Amino acid sequence: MGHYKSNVRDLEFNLFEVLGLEQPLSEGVWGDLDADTVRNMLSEVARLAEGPLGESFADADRNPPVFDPETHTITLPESFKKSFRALWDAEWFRMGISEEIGGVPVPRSVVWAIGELILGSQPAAHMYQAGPAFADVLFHNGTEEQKQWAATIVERGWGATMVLTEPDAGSDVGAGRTKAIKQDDGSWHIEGVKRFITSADSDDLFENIFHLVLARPEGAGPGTKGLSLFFVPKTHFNFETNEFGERNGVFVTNVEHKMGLKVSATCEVTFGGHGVPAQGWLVGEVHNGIAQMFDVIEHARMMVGTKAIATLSTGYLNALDYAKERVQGADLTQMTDKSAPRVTITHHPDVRRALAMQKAYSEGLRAVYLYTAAHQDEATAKLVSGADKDLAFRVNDLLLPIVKGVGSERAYQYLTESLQTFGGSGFLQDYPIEQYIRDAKIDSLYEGTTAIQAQDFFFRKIARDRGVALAHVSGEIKKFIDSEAGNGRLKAERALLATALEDVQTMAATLTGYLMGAQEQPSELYKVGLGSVRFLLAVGDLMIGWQLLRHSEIAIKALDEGASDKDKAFYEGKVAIASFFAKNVLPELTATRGIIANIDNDIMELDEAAF
Ligand code: ST9
Ligand code: FAD
Repeated sequence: MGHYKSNVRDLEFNLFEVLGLEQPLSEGVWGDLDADTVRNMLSEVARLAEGPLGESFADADRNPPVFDPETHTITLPESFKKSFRALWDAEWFRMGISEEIGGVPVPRSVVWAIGELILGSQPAAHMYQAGPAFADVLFHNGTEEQKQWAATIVERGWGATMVLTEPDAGSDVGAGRTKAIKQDDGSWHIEGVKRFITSADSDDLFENIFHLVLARPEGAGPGTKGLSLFFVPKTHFNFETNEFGERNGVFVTNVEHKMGLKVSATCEVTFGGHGVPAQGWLVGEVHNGIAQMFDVIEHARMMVGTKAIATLSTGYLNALDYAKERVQGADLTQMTDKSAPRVTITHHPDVRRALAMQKAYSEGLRAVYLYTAAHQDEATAKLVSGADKDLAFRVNDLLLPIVKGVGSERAYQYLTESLQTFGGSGFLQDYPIEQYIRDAKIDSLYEGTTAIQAQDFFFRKIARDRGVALAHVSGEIKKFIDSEAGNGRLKAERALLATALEDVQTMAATLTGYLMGAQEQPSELYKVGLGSVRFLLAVGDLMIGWQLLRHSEIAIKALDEGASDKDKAFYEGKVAIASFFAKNVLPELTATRGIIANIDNDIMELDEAAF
């Protein structure tokens, strides 16, 4: 048995009992795909994830990629390559990409449910197989000729990278200095050094790699709007025959030594620094680089959040199994009786609290990412929240920073509870939790740190959107609060949710007040910056609380209708955990509301020397 523990029952619950996917599937929205096939797909990927895919998880951590500076190449551990091939050969990468380039229509919620299984088992493998998804972005943004390259990429199975970051341009992508120089034949020469590029070399996994690179054409303006997006292949190929030509002048010049996620090679990449020009082609022949790159970033942010949530889920399930076996101490009610029988640690209230928090965040965040994914398809968005195409797009945009920012922060926080449940054993490499924690830490950093997610959430997804998407989601929560959900049994919990919604709405209004105040007094904007991560996490808790209570409503109904023995415990768990979260977490939002209302700028005025 490998390290990975899937939760297929909960995925099926979300897809079919909560999101109601059976209906659009039966209407043929995704062609021949039906509910039974989706169920089979989930169990097949779960078998892969718990078996051959996850098998190399620890070995690939202990034997990270080796860089050869002479040949600019990377050697990956054989164990990992074997796992990767098991994944690649199953061709799940075709799901959700355009049919014109070899894709298969599948609901986004299913794409990401299957993504969870892969990401929880072997996250780096999911990243190495990004080629087809990135080719789809090229297909949607490219010229007619570039659309053909996209089809070639999928057919031939090439690797891909997204290339933004430079030593002095991390969060501030617009500070990038990599240059693009136009050539007479219409191509461009790229010159510069990029840092931290994932999968920039990948041993012999692929016959070629294409890089999607942000660079600044000579004479272009400053900031992100002056950047253009270029297609830069590792090895040249003939656009008609696909025959390989010379090696292009893009070389890996270093590989980082990291805390975790070691088998995912993080590379320094030098363009045009080795006597060979790094030739690239302008994507779509238009200078619209940052917007085009955001088509990639949106997938990648969803991926990072799902990865974190997947890791928390397997961390929790490992901790749960351990806790059911580990015998230590007597029941608290018999603490003075030194001869009382010893019990498994699940009997101790604090272990119960820790397990309940892990379960609530794993299942609540899973519901949030799947609700978000449901807004990535017109048919499911309509079904789930009544949103039309435009509104669905806005809701997805609103929720991406929650999936990415809240998913990564809460996963890291509660994985430490998974480790704690193991006691000292959790600190050992005998169990996967210490690696989960190391591997998951990156999720709050790359694809925009949590601070960046929080600013994106407030400034772009709420203020610039004039609160349209937030009002829609709040309206859905309000409908639930005002309903008879739970048949009389969720009254207290719905009241707690009502207070949480009011708290979050007041926080949004307070932050908007600071934003407006900044027109008169610019330093008021600092107050938004000081409160924005708290606000993001608070909205995350509200979403989780709401989703868990919806689950509870469905579970109560299923129990009332006489759930089978197999399902009884599952539904009872849903009811209990929603109530626990509502009573133990949601009231904290009232304190956050108070903190945001009383933010002052004292800390901004403090001299750096006083820190
Ligand atoms: C990285 C990679 O970290 C890590 C892992 C890689 C793994 C690769 C594998 C991925 C696999 C994925 C698999 C998917 C499978 C799916 C299958 C299904 C097919 N939304 O606010 P402004 C745009 S990579 C959309 O003024 P600043 C917009 O065009 C490195 N667009 O920004 C806007 O113009 P306008 C990641 C957005 O002040 C323009 O930008 N690095 C959004 O100039 C300017 O906006 C980062 O993420 C948005 N949310 O620049 C950098 N926001 O306003 C983080 C902006 O006219 N830093 N645009 O519409 C930031 O995000 C900064 O806030 C900044 C600021 C750079 C945007
Ligand atoms: P900085 O931007 O220097 O941030 C430092 C701190 O300051 C952070 O806490 C940050 O939140 C805070 N901060 C910075 N600016 C602001 C602000 N305006 N407001 C508030 N707080 C702020 N990049 C790619 O292009 N492609 C990849 O494939 C890729 N893969 C990566 C893989 C790994 C393992 C790593 C570590 C990084 C990868 N990155 C990649 C880069 C990654 O996206 C950046 O590291 C990330 O965006 C943060 O940039 P930075 O490291 O320069 O930190």
